[in-house]
Amino acid sequence: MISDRKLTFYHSAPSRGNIVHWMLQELGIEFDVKMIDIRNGEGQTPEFLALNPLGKVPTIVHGDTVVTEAAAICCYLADMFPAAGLAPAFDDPMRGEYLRWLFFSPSTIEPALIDRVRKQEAGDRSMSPYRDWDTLMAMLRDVIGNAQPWILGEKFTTVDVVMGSAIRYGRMFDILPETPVFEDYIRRINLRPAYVRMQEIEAPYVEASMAV
Ligand SMILES: N[C@@H](CCC(=O)N[C@@H](CS)C(=O)NCC(=O)O)C(=O)O
Repeated sequence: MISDRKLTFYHSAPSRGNIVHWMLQELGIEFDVKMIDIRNGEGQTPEFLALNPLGKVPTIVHGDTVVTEAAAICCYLADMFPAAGLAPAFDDPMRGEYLRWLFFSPSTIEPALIDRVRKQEAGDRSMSPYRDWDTLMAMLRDVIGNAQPWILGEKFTTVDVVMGSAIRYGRMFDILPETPVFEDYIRRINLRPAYVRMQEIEAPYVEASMAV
């Protein structure tokens, strides 16, 4: 049985691991956490590199299955634990839209945020994963502005965990522009008990990282 498989979450706080931590709290399932101090090279041990050759968190081991990449892990968990209702079923017409926005975050939004931080231009439109900054911003304002209250409609899904994390991160570091559209969506996320739980559990780690 799936629920009999042991689930180990390799995490570091603060980091993209919080996307998966939030997801786990939304699922309300049991898991073990192994904190990896990525700032002190703990991601570079032979044991951890055997799981993820990039030495990156988040990484999970579920039974004998290793999954890396925040969006892939969230997608995997939503499908493995369908009782939480965080993903449309395989035959649901919404499934396509769900996958579209779930992977929009790592493949399109994140490269744009990183280019912006590095003060790099999108460059050749056809080569850029996000076309250009202004077009992406208009699209994001539209998608988030139409969230009622969540990206796929009334139901909160994994898309809100993954894309919501990118929107939060983008605003937290002032990469994304300040607009009521993003602020209102973030306010809704902040009210989710699972999000609050994740923040409370991570607070001591975040504080310790700031003291360094
Ligand atoms: N593409 C990966 C990126 C993960 C990533 O870059 N994680 C960072 C923390 S936010 C990390 O583990 N850095 C440690 C290192 O590279 O040594 C994902 O989306 O999960």
